[in-house]
Amino acid sequence: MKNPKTARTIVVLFALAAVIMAVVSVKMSPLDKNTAAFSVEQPFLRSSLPTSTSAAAFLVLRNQTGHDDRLIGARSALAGRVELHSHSEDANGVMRMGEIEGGVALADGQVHEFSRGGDHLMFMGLDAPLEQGQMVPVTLLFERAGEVEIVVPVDLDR
Ligand SMILES: [Cu+2]
Repeated sequence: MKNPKTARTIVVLFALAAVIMAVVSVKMSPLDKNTAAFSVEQPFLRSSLPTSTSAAAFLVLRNQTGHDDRLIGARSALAGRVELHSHSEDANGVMRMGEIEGGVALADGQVHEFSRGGDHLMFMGLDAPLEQGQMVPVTLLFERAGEVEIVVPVDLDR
């Protein structure tokens, strides 16, 4: 390089390119945003009767955030309240459901299944009956990741 000014310009351009590439790679990383790092599989929401004011959501939740976390709650504009419920058998062999104390621990890489007859997200105080195929936005609340928005379709046939 004979011209020191040109050399300096080239160095600046290379530095700029490095910065841009770093920003782009961070943006493209799935770990960049917490919402992209929890995977939700096979979600559906159902109520037992069209007139029900409550419903239950089922899904498979996978923690791919790179950090241990804990699901501590959920909410939906559709329901007055959403609780994390589990099913368990009492001393008399009767199945009862109740709120999961302390939330659902989800270590990094761990999968938690919310399925019929087991854990579920309980929607209470529905404003209106659910419609087949309706897409329901739900906010999951995690201890570490904070709020994660998901969409759960209504499937009354499952
Ligand atoms: Cu329940």
